[in-house]
Amino acid sequence: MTKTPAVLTIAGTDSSGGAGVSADLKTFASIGAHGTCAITSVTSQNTTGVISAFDMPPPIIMDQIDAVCTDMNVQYAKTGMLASAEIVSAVSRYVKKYNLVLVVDPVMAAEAGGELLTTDAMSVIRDELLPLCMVVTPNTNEASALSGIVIQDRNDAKHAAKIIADMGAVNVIITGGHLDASDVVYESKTDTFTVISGEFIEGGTHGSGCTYSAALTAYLAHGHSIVNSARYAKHFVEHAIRESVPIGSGVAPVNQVAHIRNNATRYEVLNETGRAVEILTECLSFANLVPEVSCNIAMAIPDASNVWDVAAVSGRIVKHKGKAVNVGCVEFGASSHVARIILAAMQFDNNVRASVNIKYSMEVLEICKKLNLTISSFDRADEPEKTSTMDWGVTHAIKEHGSVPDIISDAGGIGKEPMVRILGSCAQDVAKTAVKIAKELDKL
Ligand code: PXL
Repeated sequence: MTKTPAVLTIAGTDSSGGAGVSADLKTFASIGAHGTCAITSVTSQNTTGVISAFDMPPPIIMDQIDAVCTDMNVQYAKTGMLASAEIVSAVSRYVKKYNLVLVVDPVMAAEAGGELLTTDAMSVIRDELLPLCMVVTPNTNEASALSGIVIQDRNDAKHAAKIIADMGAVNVIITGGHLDASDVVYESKTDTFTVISGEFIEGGTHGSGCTYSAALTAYLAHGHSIVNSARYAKHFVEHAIRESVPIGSGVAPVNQVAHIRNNATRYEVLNETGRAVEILTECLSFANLVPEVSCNIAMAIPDASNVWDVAAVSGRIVKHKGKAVNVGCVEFGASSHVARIILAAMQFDNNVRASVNIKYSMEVLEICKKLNLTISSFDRADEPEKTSTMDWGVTHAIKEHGSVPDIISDAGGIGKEPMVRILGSCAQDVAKTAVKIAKELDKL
């Protein structure tokens, strides 16, 4: 098994970029497979529906499969939109020719509405393609059309799965987005059912079927079992729906690359915060700015929604033998305090993603003014009951100022140390500001 298997999608294009070949290629790429394609139809569509479809002549589809399979070692392939009986027959012959391990997504309609195959194509899928496939992944509507069973509950789905397996598919996965969000996996060789439970996810679903079957193909190509591939593919598509972007006026396209973007930004934020910690701890005078309750520096990923989206120092930065020392490591969820400051500020300005808390003094505030930093403050005495001080205080200070200031201070309260917080767009920027203040303080 190569690390990056080449996989093939035999499917139609979707001009809106949400479904079909573009969904498949994005999914393959984000699961670490090299995606190749044979285009079967060119659809003109957007998030509100299909306007027209132009079917490729079967010889052109066969040429594309030849081109890919004579050059690359492609073992796994999937089919999507196969609009006509002629196309299904041609594809079936070429699946045999190259002995492809096949996932069939028996696409009937676009998520936004619009038929994508003729009725006789469906019967050729049943008669010629299913006997060649390793897995078929109908949703409940497609499974009903293939099996003739009206699917209203899980037992109906199991019944339909057995009928579809009798048509020749070795494994059948009925995806349950239209039922109770769980998927039914039927492995005919061992006559076993596995139910993979899921939850209804808020979000756009344009391209979800293509994305599911492409993910399944990629996981199989990586050597995972049917059931594990089905689990991972379900998880993948749930995440892609959750992160769908409301582009267009109709059914929003799922976001196949959300998880790699998310991991990439997390990595960048960890690095950025790590470098900021070095800036602070390498500055000898910064020790004078470490508060009694110690210091933390934090940075959030874009669109952060909770403390697990914010990286900080797990054991904080403390003053030890006259030096600022980092006693933990930078990780997500390490600070609820500074994280809350950032999350509250991000409600007003998404670009303010970092903060550090430093020791409060009149001298520090004077220096901030001298450095032309914008300042706002809150008074703990004004805090209403049953609020989180950071949420309330930061929100209050921002509203007073009219925008997110560079500095938010409070003069403390009973048992509460006064504090100065520096806010900014990235951890290194706020660390550099803190170092500037520390150096100015040294001069006094
Ligand atoms: O998700 C089914 C599908 C398959 N193929 C193409 C599509 C769609 C849905 O929109 O456009 C080309």
